[in-house]
Amino acid sequence: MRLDRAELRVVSLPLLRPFRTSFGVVADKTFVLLRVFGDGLEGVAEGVMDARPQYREETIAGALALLQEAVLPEVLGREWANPEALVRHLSGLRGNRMALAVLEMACWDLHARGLGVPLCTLLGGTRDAVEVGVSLGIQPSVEATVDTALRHAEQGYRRIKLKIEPGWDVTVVRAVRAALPDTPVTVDANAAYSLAHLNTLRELDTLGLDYIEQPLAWNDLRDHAKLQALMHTPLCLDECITTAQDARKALETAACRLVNIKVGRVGGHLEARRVHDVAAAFSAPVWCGGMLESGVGRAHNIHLATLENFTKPGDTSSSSRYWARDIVNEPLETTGGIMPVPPGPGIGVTLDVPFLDSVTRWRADIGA
Ligand code: OSB
Ligand code: MG
Repeated sequence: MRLDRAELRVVSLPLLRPFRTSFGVVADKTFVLLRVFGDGLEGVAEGVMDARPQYREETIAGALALLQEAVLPEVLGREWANPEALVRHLSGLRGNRMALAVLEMACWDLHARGLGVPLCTLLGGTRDAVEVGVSLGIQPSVEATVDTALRHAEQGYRRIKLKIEPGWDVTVVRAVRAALPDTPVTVDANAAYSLAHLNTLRELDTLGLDYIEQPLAWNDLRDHAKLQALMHTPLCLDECITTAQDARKALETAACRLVNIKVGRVGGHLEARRVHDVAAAFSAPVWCGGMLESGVGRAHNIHLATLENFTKPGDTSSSSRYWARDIVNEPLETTGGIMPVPPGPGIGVTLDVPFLDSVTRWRADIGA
């Protein structure tokens, strides 16, 4: 795998509907896109960091600076045996898992294309389609939430996840549960609660949820362990887990019983697979999370989710739920809650470059 040059972009794609979580509203999804070129081929990936560090601490500005000024100049113009060799070379760098993931993931795409095989084959995937649910942002009313939940269940989505925050929880969850008694329902608080909300969390515990995602602080395993000991409903960690070691500690201390794996949050596919393997060793299920990705990140997620222990439906739903037009040529659409793996080498999607150019806000060529 030769890395000759790279192209870094900041892209802004308008969402069909604003997406509201406990930490804020997104109307236009702004993300870092990296293309790496070598041996006449290209690999591509997108980052999951935002402009403002509200989900985790990394930012677009920080990732661009790190990649452009330190990491890319050091890895370009060289031959790498495989993505593992590149990851080993960068293993002394602390944190910045989202920034490093962009490079690692683009290299996996390039490497798989060089070998002429789908990425899922290299990762050790065991299926050619993945089960998915939807993540529904905070809606203007309980009625609107029940409505959209019903619509998505009718489309066959395998699980309905509701975003919650203090003051928007028990009532809306109870209403959706009553409307959809047989559909798996989960909630995601994005770290909006503390142990001071124990009464509310205990009420949520009685509603038959599949799991409760990241109720407490983004960096607090200890309080999650305290809470899990008081709850019947399994806790699922998202923000807290950026490495396989985090996952091991979380499962060892019973801070959660399952893990949301986001390849872009944990530093790339190799670390995502390690998190998957650690969870399997604890008999803990994992599922593939999403960060409102374009077709590029979405395709990476689908390939990752073909690994064996991704036994719960993920968040990688149809692109057409998010955008009027995507930056890739291939449609990524579900039927009956099943998302097929895009066939072909690498991640199986190709960039619609003219459209990409029209939604690019900033661009730098490195090593050209
Ligand atoms: O916590 O999973 C999350 C979106 C942005 C930031 C954090 C999260 C989410 C989602 C959306 O839940 C999942 C998706 O549809 O991509
Ligand atoms: Mg989450």
